[in-house]
Amino acid sequence: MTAYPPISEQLADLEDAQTEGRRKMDWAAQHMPIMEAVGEEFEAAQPFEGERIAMAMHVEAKTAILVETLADGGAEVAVTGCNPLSTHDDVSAALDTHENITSYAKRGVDDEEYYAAIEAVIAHEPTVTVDDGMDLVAAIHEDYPELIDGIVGGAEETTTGVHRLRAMDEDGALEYPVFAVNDTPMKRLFDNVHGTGESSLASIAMTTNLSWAGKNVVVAGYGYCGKGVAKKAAGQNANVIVTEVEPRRALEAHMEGYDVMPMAEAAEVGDVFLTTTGNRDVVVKEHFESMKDGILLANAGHFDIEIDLEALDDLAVDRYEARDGVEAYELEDGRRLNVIAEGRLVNLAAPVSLGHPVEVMDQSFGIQAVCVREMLEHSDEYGAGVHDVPDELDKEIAEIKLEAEGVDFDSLTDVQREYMGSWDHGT
Ligand code: RBV
Repeated sequence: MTAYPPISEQLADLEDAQTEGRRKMDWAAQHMPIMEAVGEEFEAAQPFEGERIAMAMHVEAKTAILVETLADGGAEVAVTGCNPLSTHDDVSAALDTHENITSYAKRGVDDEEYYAAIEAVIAHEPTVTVDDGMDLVAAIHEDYPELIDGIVGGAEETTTGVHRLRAMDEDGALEYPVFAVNDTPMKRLFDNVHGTGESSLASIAMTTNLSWAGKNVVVAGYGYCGKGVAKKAAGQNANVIVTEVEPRRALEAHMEGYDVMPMAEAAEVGDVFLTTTGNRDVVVKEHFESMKDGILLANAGHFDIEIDLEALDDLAVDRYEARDGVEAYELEDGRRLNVIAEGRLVNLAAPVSLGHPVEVMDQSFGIQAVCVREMLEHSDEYGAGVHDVPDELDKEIAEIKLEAEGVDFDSLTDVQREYMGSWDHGT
């Protein structure tokens, strides 16, 4: 195993970084009532005593609150990033000061350092893994299978990670239980829709200083993330064009009032292209060839595979940094196609990006936290494979949030419950 150093051994102005990181975390924590409630419970009950939790996530302020909450619940936590550009070094440094936390996350790492940090986390011999994108599960299964016996289970944050896990499970290759956190209502109806919608558009606007109003915004993929992006872009007076491969989703977008067309047609008219499919090769050479001068290309999917930047590079006669976070590719005929944040997930990887809003991450991380608790408390109930999060846990998080928001809601009467549970009430 490697001896990749924690962030504290990598930063020059360590004390300043720690102070600033803590300040960012304090702000986030003030807006995370779910994590506050769950944290109080964990601190009293110490459910993670003796556990070693390995995490690969976007290490910024909200994530740091999750990491700290698990550590304050008794765990030893080792954490690194899940994207080379999404780490906030100051937050990583602040986390590393906690006596139960080692943080290896650093912004701007190359491929080799990225995986060395993953290995450094795995070297802590985890009993639980918490992933965003499945890199830990993959590395453990591929390179450290001897650790699997000691792993109670894991939790996965994102659509792409759950997709990979389900493929692995279908192949019979997943050897410990993992909760599909992404698939819960409390995650995807809020984080994927509102979180991705708001933070992607905000990051693009801040990075470019350009308006949405009057633009043709091409949203590739009309899943939960695409729905959020489309809705928020329309809300900012853009003309939204949706591309899809799934007939019912294409129809849904059409009935929502968006233009639906193949990417080959959208390429000719789009001003901004934002991919949210989770698949590769969504915007490719033939599309670049017909795009207008000055267009923006950005990706909100987990991996940087949706826009074929190699093909774009081949077409380009020149390439330069037009602004912080914007790379202009100039083509032979003078057209400039502008790629934001290297085609990596734009809401976290652009220099100004802050990730999803705090409120939605409070929900997502609330579920992560109770999933880790559940996996350890009822480990005998979960065999190897992907598991849906028990609905009761999801409701528990919703109820904490509603209470914090001061929102009261109804409950069923006994008669109503009996009615809903029976099949013999006809006309
Ligand atoms: N995401 N994390 C943040 N910590 O600021 N923002 C978004 C953050 C997660 C989100 O839950 C999504 O599923 C995943 O990042 C994609 O990698």
